[in-house]
Amino acid sequence: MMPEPRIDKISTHSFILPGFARAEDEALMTAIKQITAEAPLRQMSTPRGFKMAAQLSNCGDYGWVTDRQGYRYQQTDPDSGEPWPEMPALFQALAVRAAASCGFDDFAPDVCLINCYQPRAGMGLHQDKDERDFSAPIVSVSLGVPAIFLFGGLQRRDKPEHYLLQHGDVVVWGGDDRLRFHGIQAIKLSHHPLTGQYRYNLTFRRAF
Ligand code: MD6
Ligand code: FE
Repeated sequence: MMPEPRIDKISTHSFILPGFARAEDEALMTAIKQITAEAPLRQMSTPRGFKMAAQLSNCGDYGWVTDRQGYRYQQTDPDSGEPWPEMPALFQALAVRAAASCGFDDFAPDVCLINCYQPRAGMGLHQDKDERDFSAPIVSVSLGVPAIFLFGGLQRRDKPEHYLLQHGDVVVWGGDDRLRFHGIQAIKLSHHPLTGQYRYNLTFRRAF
C-alpha cells in the first residue's frame, strides 16, 4: 500500500504537501537540465527596469516573461524566438496529481515557470494575476536548498505568514486564495546534494 500523502491545510483553498515530489526528484532535475539547455535560465527585467533576482525559464505551450514592456505570457522564448520546450509528461502528471489531491479536479497546466534562486536571491510579495482566468489553481514544486515562503492576504499590507519549503515540497492553492500576495525570503547559503547552492521552483499555471 502507498502511504497517504500528508496534506497541511494553510488556508481555505491552500495546501502544503510535504515531500510530495521527493520520489521523483532526480527525474525532475534531469528534465530541468534538459529544458534549460534549450531555453537557458536568465535574469529578466521588471517593467520598471530592475533585474529579477531569480533566474527564469519556462516549458509548456506558453511561458511567463517580463521586460520593459511588462509582464505577460508568450508562446516563444524572447531570447531565441523559438517555442518554449515542451512540458515533460512527468511534470504534467505530477502537477495534476498534486492538484487533484487538494480537491482541484481537471487541472490542465499550459505553463511551467522554472525559477532558480542563488544564495541571497528572493522574490518580493506579489500576486499571480497575469492568467486569463483564476478558476485554475497554481501548483508549486520546491527543489534543492530550503526557502521561507511568505504567504500574505488579498491586500499587499496584510502581514504574511511564514512557511518553510523544503526539497520535494509542493504548494497548491486556488479558489478564494488564488490572488493572495506571496513571496520568497532571500535564500540562505546552504548546500543540497542534487542542486548545490541553488533552489529550483516549478510553478504550474493555466494561463489561457
Ligand atoms: C517560488 N513561487 O516559490 C515562487 N506563486 O519560488 C511563487 O511565486 C508562487 O510558489 C504562486 C503560487 C505558488 C508559488
Ligand atoms: Fe507567484
